[in-house]
Amino acid sequence: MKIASARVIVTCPGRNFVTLVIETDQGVTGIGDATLNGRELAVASYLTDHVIPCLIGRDPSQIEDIWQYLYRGAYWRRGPVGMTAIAAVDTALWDIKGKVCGQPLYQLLGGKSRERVLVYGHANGADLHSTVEAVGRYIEMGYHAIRAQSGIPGIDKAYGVGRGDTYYEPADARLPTETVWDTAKYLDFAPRLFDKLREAYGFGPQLLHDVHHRLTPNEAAQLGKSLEPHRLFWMEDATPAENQEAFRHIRRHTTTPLAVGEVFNTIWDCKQLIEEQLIDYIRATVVHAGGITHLRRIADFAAMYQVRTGSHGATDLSPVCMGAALHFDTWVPNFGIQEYMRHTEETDAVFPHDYRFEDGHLICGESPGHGVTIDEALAAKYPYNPMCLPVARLSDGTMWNW
Ligand code: KDG
Ligand code: MG
Repeated sequence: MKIASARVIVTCPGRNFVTLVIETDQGVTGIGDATLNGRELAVASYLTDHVIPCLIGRDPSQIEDIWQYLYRGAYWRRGPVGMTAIAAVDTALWDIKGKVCGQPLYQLLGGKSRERVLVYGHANGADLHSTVEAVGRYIEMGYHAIRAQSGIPGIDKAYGVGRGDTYYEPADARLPTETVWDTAKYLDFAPRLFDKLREAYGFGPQLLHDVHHRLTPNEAAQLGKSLEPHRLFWMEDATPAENQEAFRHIRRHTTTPLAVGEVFNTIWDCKQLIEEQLIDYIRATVVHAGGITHLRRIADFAAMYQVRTGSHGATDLSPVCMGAALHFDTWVPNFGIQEYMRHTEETDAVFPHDYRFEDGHLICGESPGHGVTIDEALAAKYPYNPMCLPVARLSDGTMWNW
């Protein structure tokens, strides 16, 4: 069997998605997510101009060799654009292998380690009261694990606060929206939010929180300490992690579990964090960390240090990524949790899939491959709509981390 053709589809059923479709000379089709929020066309071009010409004529069953060829062969290693493109190829090839073998992807990885995958949803509100209510709605929907983000008094446009009740979309304007960050106000407010949440709902639901790279290591240590009584499932991205050593200080001062890695692309981005056991959960995901082939390598390495997986799953990762991630999660022995923000009905219609939500868990389907397809005619009705992620500044104008 040979790869006969490949093409990139960019569509915007409410938000932008980039999808790679690979076809074999025997009529088997596989698809992979290639969405990099706010930088979609860079990956589309990387695939169309540089990767697809190298794929034509190759044997699609040689997933590992093609991965190595694209990674080593580019000379320019790592980075979000290249690794997202490689992930798209890898996911599409696993999809093809599943279809050729007539097996769901999790079977090719080694079979089920669990029947269903624990997911966490996103509850958010404009203020403390509405966030407490939003968490209650997620509990009513059956979620056992809920991420809580709230508007903060004195901060305009806090991270994670949506326009609707069940989702938020940060990429909201043609040019980046400017937001102003105030660490002191946040550090004062965050423990009060979790006081109220534990008071309202007890310790039954697992609660998570995303700091979204806003703190210094010492501030992160302070926050982790102040949240210890609330027993969070995790505190995410407390400080930027380019400097992995920075987490030593946080770790020394708090037992609040730490999660990092949604912006990571390779095992090298998290090697020290994992081998020094500076984190509890690694958030690297199929679409941004080189596909199933590379994510498996990261997860196996993490397992040696009792670090568990907690893959990124915001709405900017398409249902194709979610489908592949759920097969991965169903297999991976050191599974922790999977993020799950529901996609809109328009998105679900463009990407028909066989995974389903039940009692706070997602269950992957049994169809061969990863179980997600694309309705190309429908996708063509939603043209690309360029949107940027916001930026953050301190009140004196200094650029900060969004
Ligand atoms: O594109 C950026 C989003 O995926 C990110 O802001 C979401 O931090 C995020 C999360 O934890 O889902
Ligand atoms: Mg995050």
